Amino acid sequence: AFVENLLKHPTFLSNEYTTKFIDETPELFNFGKRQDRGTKVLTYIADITVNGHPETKDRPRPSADLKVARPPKPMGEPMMGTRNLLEQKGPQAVADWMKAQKQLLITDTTMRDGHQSLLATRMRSIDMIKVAPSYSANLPQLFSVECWGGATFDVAYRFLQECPWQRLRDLREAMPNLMTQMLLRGANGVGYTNYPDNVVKDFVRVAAETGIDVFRVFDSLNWVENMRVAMDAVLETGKICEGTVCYTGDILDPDRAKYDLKYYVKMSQDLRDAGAHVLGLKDMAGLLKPAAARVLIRALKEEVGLPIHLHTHDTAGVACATILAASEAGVDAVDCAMDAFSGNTSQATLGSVVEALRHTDRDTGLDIAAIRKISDYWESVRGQYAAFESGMQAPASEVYLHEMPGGQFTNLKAQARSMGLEDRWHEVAQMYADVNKMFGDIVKVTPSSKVVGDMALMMVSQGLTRAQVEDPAVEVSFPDSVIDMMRGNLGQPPGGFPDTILKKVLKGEKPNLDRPGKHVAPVDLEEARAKLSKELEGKAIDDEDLNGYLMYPKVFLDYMGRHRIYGPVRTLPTHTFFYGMEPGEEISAEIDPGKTLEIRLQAIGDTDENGEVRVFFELNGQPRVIRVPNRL
Ligand code: BTN
Ligand code: 3PY
Ligand code: ZN
Repeated sequence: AFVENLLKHPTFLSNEYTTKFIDETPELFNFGKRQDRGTKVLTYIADITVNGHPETKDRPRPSADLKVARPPKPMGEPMMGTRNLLEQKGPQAVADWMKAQKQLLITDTTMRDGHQSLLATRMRSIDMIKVAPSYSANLPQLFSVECWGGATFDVAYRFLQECPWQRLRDLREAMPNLMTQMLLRGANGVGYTNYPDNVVKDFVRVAAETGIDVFRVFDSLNWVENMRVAMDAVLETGKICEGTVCYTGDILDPDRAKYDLKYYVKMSQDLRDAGAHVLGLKDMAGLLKPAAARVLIRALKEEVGLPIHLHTHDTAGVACATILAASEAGVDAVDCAMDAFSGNTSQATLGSVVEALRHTDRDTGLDIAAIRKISDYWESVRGQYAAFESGMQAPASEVYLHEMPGGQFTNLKAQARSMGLEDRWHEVAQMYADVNKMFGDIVKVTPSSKVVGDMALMMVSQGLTRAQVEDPAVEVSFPDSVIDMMRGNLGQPPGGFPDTILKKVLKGEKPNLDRPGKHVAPVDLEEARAKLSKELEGKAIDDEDLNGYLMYPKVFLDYMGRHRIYGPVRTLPTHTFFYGMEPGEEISAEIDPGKTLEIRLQAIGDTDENGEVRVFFELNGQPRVIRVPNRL
């Protein structure tokens, strides 16, 4: 079987085996009978126990006396929530209700942006699903729960070995009265590149069917033209279309006239005219200062007419002040993260915003005791992910210099570290700002933020200045992502890219100034389904798998390849998933409703002459021996 093939393979014996090796060595999959799921899960545990998880190696470990994460008890049957209103009366009714409400409505972002911004998006589904019934029963006044989209989609397949669609289905079922919310990057879907129109449309259709109620749609260059396909697709589903403006610069700063109040009002009106039910105001870096929020929200309320949903980050430490200012100016809904997942590059602290507004006319109506208990749960969950903490100790005003989005900040820092530029972080931050100016002062949010980051790292590592890069006489080899963006493949920023950089990057090639999707042929979905099925030995391909594949072909296939070996590891406790088991330890994993594996690790054998270790388990009381290579 697979393990036999693997063990005999020369790469194995040379100690170079990694996940990549499995992914890149298709002949390993040439085996007949498949193993049962219990054996697969044991194989995973045995491997991690012996060799460690590649992602947690050499990283801080969870504290030994970490409390077990226990979700608070759901109190009684869930009350009616926003989801019931959406189901009964439709999206316009929800928008009308938002405007008529006095209370400040709150979205909890813990299950999406919270961990995306603090833990490199590594939170596993099981940790979310366990607490979802408590949200449903104990916090029915929430506006929505942001729990999907953004970076969570590919990270689920790529690093967590789980299906993002399954996560959504499970959460939807566990919170039937609450609206689920996702972040959609417009024509870039949940990826980093423009997809064909029909791929974007089908993705939205399936996301709505599987369980998304609120689609926050943005474009990484704030180009409304490039948002229409996604917005129309959302409108067709009968779900809520939150057409979103990304906030950059500072409307009160006369030197940043490009993104002034007029700019935001105009874009918001365009989004309204494009059919948005709700106006999203996405301050992905946390640049919206309280005084600016007051002015901006007031103007948007007056001149757009849509309910407004504000998203901001606490990177500089003033997110709560901004939210309170926005609240006074009449914002309808805001994003917060549960206390234990708030602050720094994440959102403002949910419990603190609730308390700050108590006994005011914008009292949120949320139960602070319920919030504290849920946050206690999240605190224990967060402890399990110590390996993914960024080490950021304090908020910093430096964000007003570099303007990096919360989700990118820690990522870029890690990238800089891996390139040996850790000590030169402040240079990277300054360079990021310089590159932004060189590109004409653009909105920086996935994927445009990645392009700016790639360029900044390249320049710092090669010792290039902006003047040199712009100098026609200096030879510069640009990152692919920069060339792609200058070609127009992410669309156009307001006013276009500056001629100097366009000429230098494209060397005379003409950029495409149309909407990128205009020139991309549609994908034949049934042909893609057939091709995928063939790649997976005739497996029936449902719409979810097809859409995972269309967004990320290689990531999806690698995931499926590992799934054949390791089975449903999504149900393992997080500690087991990242660290394996200790002799004498027992765990259980519910691999299907009602089908639970009781797993006990008995002993770990010595490494034999073939470099293999036998790991002794009891599976539901039956002894099982699993052989895995010792790669240490
Ligand atoms: C990953 O792709 O990095 C995470 C998925 C699971 C990785 C498993 S752990 C055991 C085996 N050894 C590896 O290097 N990768 C797989
Ligand atoms: C994403 O696109 O993932 C973001 O969070 C942008 O802020
Ligand atoms: Zn965000």
